[in-house]
Amino acid sequence: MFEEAKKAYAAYGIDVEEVMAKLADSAISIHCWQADDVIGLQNGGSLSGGIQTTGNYPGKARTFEEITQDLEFAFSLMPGKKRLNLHAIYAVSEKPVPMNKITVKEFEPWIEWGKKHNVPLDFNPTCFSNPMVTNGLTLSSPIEEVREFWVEHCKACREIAEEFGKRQGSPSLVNIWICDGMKEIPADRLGPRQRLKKSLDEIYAVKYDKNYVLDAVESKVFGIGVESFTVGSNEFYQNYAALNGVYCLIDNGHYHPTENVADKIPAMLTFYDKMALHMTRSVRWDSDHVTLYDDTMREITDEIVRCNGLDKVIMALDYFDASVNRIAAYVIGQRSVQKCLLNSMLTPWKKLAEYQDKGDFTHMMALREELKMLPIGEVWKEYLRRQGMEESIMPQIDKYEREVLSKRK
Ligand code: RNT
Ligand code: ZN
Repeated sequence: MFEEAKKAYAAYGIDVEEVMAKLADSAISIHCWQADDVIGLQNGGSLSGGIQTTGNYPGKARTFEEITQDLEFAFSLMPGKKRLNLHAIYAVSEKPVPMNKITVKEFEPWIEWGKKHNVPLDFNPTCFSNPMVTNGLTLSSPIEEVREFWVEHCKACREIAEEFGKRQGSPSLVNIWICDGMKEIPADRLGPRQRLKKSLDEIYAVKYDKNYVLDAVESKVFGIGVESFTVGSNEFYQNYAALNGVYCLIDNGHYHPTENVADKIPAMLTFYDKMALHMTRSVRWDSDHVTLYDDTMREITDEIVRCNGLDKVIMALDYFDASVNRIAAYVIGQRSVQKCLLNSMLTPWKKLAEYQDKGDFTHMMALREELKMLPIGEVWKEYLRRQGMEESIMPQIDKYEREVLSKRK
């Protein structure tokens, strides 16, 4: 059946072998925070402000050992190249370390882990879930001591990432997302933004070699509890990034529900040599549901592939569902993105674009519909086979739940 599928795609000028090799080589950065509902190792087991998870499925990881055990098992079911995306609150230390004082020392266990599993690390300052988040603000705070604390934190994170980059031979993406905003209608929107700009200027005053550190800023439209105002909005960060040589990270949960986030990719790539993505599924709002093989994600990967963007778009997952088995969430979400990429790579974009440029929208529409009935499932199964994996994942995950997760009480 695979051989037949190969022929079916060849008839459209698609080389399935080439596609499978490319897919296996497209790295996806896996977020460590699905393992434990964004709790981390520094906050005594609870989330406190700025971000939220829902659900209380049993068995979440509570220690470095449990998180890495879960990641290793989840990674064994995920095809293709993987990176690991860490948050600063995953610092490993006996006693909590103030977030403005973290150093590479607290991340040595992660560096070791990454080396052992051949998984490069990306990094994120944790500007939430901390008593220093004051009146809902961090880098945009009017309280100088608070603002400085978070500037120091972000600087420390970039320093740590530089070490990651040097040791792993691949740049570490440092993405800044802050929770800053207001529930009540603000009386001043300019002041917080000017302070955020000042903070970013201070953070990025230190220049790093792009072979070690890539910097990105992540915007948002609103969040629960900050419905009226988000300091780090899309316009704010796009302008900041363009003028200051940092990259934008686009999280597809962070826009109005009718906005087409896929469309932002070619717009950004017209001006930037790179950009980053947080891939998620937003149900009505930034709900961080597990990604699926759905229209929204397929449109996003379509844009990545047809913009020739596999080397330009840094792909990272960002969802945290605490209402389902967390390992299944990891694997289903990562596989769904791989499937979307596969679908996009199996599409003859050149032919479709030729029709578009000729103004022949009839043929463009007809060909698109024809392609939908091609045997992508056979290619996917063969791809998994070559990765030493199979389509069904739940028997192994159920076993892991029985033997490992259910014992975590
Ligand atoms: C929150 C942002 C942010 C976080 C992670 C944990 O809305 O999407 O990226 O999800 O940093
Ligand atoms: Zn995000």
